[in-house]
Amino acid sequence: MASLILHHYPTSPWAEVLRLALGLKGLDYGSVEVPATLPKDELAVLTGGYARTPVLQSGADIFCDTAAAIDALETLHPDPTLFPAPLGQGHRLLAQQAQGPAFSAAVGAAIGDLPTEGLEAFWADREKRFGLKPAGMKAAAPHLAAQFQAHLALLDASLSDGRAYLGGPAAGHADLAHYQLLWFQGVRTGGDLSALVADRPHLGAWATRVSEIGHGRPTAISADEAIAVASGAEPTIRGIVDPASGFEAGQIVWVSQEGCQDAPTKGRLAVLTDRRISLLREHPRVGTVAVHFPRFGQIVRPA
Ligand SMILES: N[C@@H](CCC(=O)N[C@@H](CS)C(=O)NCC(=O)O)C(=O)O
Repeated sequence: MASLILHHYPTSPWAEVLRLALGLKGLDYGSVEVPATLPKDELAVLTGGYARTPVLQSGADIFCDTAAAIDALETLHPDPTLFPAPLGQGHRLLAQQAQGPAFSAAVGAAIGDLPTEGLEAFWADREKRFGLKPAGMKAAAPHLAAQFQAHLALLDASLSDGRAYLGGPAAGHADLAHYQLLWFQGVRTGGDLSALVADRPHLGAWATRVSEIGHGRPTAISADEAIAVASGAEPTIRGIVDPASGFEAGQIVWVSQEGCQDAPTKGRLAVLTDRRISLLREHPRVGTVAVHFPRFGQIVRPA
């Protein structure tokens, strides 16, 4: 069985980033479908509580957040790179701009005015975890949709010199991160994005190119099988606890995310730098796993 495993669900926009990254690198991977709402008990066996989507697993290493997962993919499978020249490492900052307000605008445009009938459990989950109230979303939807149109116009302008991808002639992390915002709009149109790209020819051609990267070679596996893979592997730790951080290696800490009420992940601190957090934690079903996060966007507290 492939030791790379993606935990995701089909309509998750950030999962689309990793599906495309796995496609760009032409990889085989196990694909575990997780629920779109809590509880996610089997995922928590691996992550210790992190419940956002996607999560990437390589043996007993669990990568939370696309930023950590993209780094892991690049380390494990460097060719072809997700950071192609000439933009190179600049893909990181450009990809980061698809988070925050741009993502909120894309979510508002895609699902801000969805009816609550039939989606009560979904909206209750998003309200409890992220403070997204359906009435508030509905009121903000026209503004968010306008912001999203403005974002699409910026993307179209960025591509208007005829470049194939945002960073130049080859696709990279930034393309995947911004493409998912557009791709997510397909949840309400059955995948038809024609109205959004009609007057934006550069954007439309770019979106087609990115979609053609594909998703690599997934094999559906169960959460139990993914847990068995972790249980049969040893975690990998790369890095140190920065002495200037005020924390010590081996200290028990909690890691949680800004703007999210999900259960924090508790573990022994193994890495803490400006780029990375790694915790070691035990669970009877997996033994020891390492849970890796990007530093940006995480809150670390002594337990
Ligand atoms: N910064 C995170 C954002 C992940 C995120 O917001 N994911 C959404 C779905 S695409 C989510 O967690 N929704 C709640 C859930 O899946 O339970 C990343 O880059 O992975």
